[in-house]
Amino acid sequence: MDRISEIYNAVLDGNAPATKAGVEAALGEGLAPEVILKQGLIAAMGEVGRLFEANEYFVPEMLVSARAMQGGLALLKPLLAEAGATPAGKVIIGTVKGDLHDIGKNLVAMMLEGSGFEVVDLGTDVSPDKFVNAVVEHRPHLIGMSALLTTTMPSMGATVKALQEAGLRDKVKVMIGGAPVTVAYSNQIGADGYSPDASSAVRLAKSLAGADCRAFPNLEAASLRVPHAAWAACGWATSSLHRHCERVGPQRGAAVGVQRSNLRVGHTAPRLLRTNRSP
Ligand code: B12
Repeated sequence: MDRISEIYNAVLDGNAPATKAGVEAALGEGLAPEVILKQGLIAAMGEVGRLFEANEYFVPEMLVSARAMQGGLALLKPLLAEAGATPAGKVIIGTVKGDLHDIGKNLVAMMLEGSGFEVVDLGTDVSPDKFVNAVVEHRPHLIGMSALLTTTMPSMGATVKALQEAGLRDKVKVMIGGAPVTVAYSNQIGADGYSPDASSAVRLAKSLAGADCRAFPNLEAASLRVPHAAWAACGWATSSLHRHCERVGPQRGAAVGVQRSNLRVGHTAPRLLRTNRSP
């Protein structure tokens, strides 16, 4: 069996020592950290998600696999950072104010990490202000909020409101979950999505992180290199830019696409793009 399959199987089996040993051996043999991550750890966690949805794995199996994956990931993280590997997106996650339940939230965080997201875990009892401050500090693509008590669910709505009041709502997508939470509640409070378990949370996160730029898949990544402040100075929120791309469609969007290369140079990009704004 090759080294990558060994790592893949160790994660599937929830075997943390074997995962760690496999990753160490693979690094020793000169395999690239990104290959080990994508073909070994992430691929295995994808399969864990599939098995969970097929009712072949349950929460305990998913937890041990996620822990095994985290052990391997800890070895790769510093090397990935050195190599400048691009994460699938950045997520801030936390259990809302007044709520100390964190098993489900941790599982979601681990599955997100296992599928390539950079995760900032704020822990439990996270107030709306703390979420807002974390958005300012970390500039994530997504916020994930967890609530297990009906009495703490309103804090999710309060956080969405606090983001609006801080002028940050259009800069970050919001996904929510936890046993008492429903899609109707997500709609009611103006969140962007709800997911009932950790594996569908990964799918939701992927779609939310990329949804803004379906027409131009690279634009989101490119635009994120330009500070939000630069877009704002030119009258653009990055999300309005993306909405604009979708609205103008492929033809006019092609012009935007040409200018995409300018995005890297920073402040000039928003001005250039603004000239393309549809009436
Ligand atoms: C374990 C547990 C505890 C532990 C928590 C330990 C910990 N570190 O988390 C302890 C003992 C501390 C605890 C305390 C309390 N608990 Co409690 N607890 C539970 C229990 C049994 C299991 C919860 C759990 O971990 N489930 C397993 C995980 C994997 O599932 P999950 O959390 O639902 O997460 C999944 C999804 O919901 C989703 N998800 C979760 N978060 C997120 C986030 C995002 C962004 C997304 C997309 C998805 C997502 O994905 C997860 C993975 O698949 C539940 C009963 C139950 N069956 O839910 C009661 C339960 C939640 N507790 C309850 C209560 C009442 C309390 C207490 C108030 C009891 C008391 N009187 O002190 C306190 C409250 C403490 C506080 N302030 O938070 C009630 C809540 C009732 C209600 N309607 O509000 C429940 C339902 C029990 C009951 N039937 O009465 N509890």
